[in-house]
Amino acid sequence: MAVKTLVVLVVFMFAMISTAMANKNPDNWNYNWPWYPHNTNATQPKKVVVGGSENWHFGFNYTDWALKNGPFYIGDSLVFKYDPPNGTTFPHSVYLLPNYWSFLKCDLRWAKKIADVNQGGGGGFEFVLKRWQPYYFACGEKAGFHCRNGTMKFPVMPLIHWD
Ligand SMILES: [Cu+2]
Repeated sequence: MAVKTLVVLVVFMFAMISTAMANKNPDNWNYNWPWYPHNTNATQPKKVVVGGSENWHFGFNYTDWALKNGPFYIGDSLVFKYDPPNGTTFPHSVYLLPNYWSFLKCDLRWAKKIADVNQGGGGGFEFVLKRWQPYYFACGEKAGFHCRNGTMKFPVMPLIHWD
């Protein structure tokens, strides 16, 4: 009786393990286990153009835009579109500010440039929100003037998908 149960159990486990081994893609092998909660309508990462049809320019309220167009999730990407320097429009860029204080003040001293004035052309500059952390985006042109006076800044705190 007990032996029979044990045999059934071992056979069952062997079946499970071989199923898992047969599909051992290191990224998703556990999805093949029968008790793994399958989500058939898992949300795909979004690609969002910053500012929508306004793109990335002086004088648009991006903080307001981010609030209305969020929330964003880890894996989503933001696309910054702006013309390369051409003599008729202001050149722009994209910086990441290190904290909320530098964001408030548009203080670029410890900022990290992630896209220069030429990278917003064509399909735009794409930035993936990879981590669960606040991101503070700003235009770095004219020593912070675009950020301070042109409201070219916004915060994003990507959320985690629990599915
Ligand atoms: Cu700018």
